[in-house]
Amino acid sequence: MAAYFVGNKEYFPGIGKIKYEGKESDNPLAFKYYDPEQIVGKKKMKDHLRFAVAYWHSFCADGSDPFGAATHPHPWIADAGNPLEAAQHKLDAAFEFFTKLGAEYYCFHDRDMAPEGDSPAESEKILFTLVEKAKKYQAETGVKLLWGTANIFTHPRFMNGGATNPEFPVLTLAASQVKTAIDATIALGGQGYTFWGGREGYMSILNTDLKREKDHLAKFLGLARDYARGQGFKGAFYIEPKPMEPTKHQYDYDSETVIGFLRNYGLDKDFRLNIEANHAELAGHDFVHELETAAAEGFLGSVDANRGEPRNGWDTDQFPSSYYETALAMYAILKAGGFTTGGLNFDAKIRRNSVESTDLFEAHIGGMDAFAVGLRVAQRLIDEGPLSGFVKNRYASFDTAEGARFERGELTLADLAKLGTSYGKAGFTSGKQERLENILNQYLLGL
Ligand code: XUL
Ligand code: CO
Repeated sequence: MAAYFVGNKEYFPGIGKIKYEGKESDNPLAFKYYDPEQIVGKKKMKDHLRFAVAYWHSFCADGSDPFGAATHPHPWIADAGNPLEAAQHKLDAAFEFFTKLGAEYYCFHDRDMAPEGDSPAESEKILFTLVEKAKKYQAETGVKLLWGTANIFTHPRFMNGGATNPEFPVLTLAASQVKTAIDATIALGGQGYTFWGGREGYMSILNTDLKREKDHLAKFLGLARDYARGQGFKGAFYIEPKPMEPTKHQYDYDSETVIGFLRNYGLDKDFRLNIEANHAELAGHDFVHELETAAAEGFLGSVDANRGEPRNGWDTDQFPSSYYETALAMYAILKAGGFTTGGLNFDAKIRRNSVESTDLFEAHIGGMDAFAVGLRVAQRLIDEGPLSGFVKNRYASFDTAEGARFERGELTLADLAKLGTSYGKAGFTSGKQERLENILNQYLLGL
């Protein structure tokens, strides 16, 4: 993938293609651990990790927060005469960034790429002007679309939700946006299409019929799936669980809730989960718990790679940096067979006071290195099996004799009760948590 910039302008001057220099390097603009071509297990690192850049955080978010104005000067907006030109420059900057960084994928919302027009038809026309250009850049650079999505949470009309809005006309406007975003995703060869239920939830039970809203959401998702399949979309549909923020109670609370919802409404064949680390934390779970829960039921699809701030309970969307978390995450992902259509999308933003153009690169470099370390640790854990061997042995009494008969469904409760009287003292076996934590630490340090 050649370093590439388009249009007349280079938006990240002075920064070349980011290279792997190894762990001794002190170059902040080099990978220390992510060596894309290096084989880990049976695949290249880049094919395990399938890194994607999030269009919204990297090229749209401007550092503003509820207390202060923008701090990130986006030159691709500053040098444009109107919103369409700004969107075109933003696309130029985005592809320059993807290729310099060496990320093979990106993800976007319709409104990240193109401004909204005065009508759905005009919005569609504007989006497709950009989509055509993105298609050309993808062909020239080899960068691919991991997934697309529709933003049905920012515009004021969606303040009461999109698919779960109490007003039918708003639902139809959400549908028009989703239909167009699906068309755009298909046009760009997207490998997935994501639904994050931004405002699909409620603030007060006093004004909400939650059963009806969930029925509408399920119906909406089914119709979106039918439309996309009818247009030839072969990729995966993802639901991205999140328990709260912006609404108080979001219907897609966590992995377990979403799996139950999908099964309840017969959507479990086509929909998988896009697990986000920060959302797991908001739900009171470890990131790895959400991954393992999805994987256990065959629902693990893709990952929004970021981290939260455990002590404040917001969706801070920081770049991943904990090797402990990335190792456990990659261990869960590898055990589940690795990604197929999914990947690691950096749904993460640099801090408000990270105002230099190198900061965006350094943030991604750190995140990619963190997952490269996690991958290498996870592969060794799989190859050498110190944890899996212990876990397997822990359940050994279900592998043979009456334990195996119980698993096969051959024993009644009365049978179990009778057996219970014959075993005498049982259950006083150490879980060895501390030993296993020590082993994990040894692996993290590569000793
Ligand atoms: C919001 C969030 C979204 C989704 C895509 O918390 O994670 O950016 O990933 O809509
Ligand atoms: Co996300």
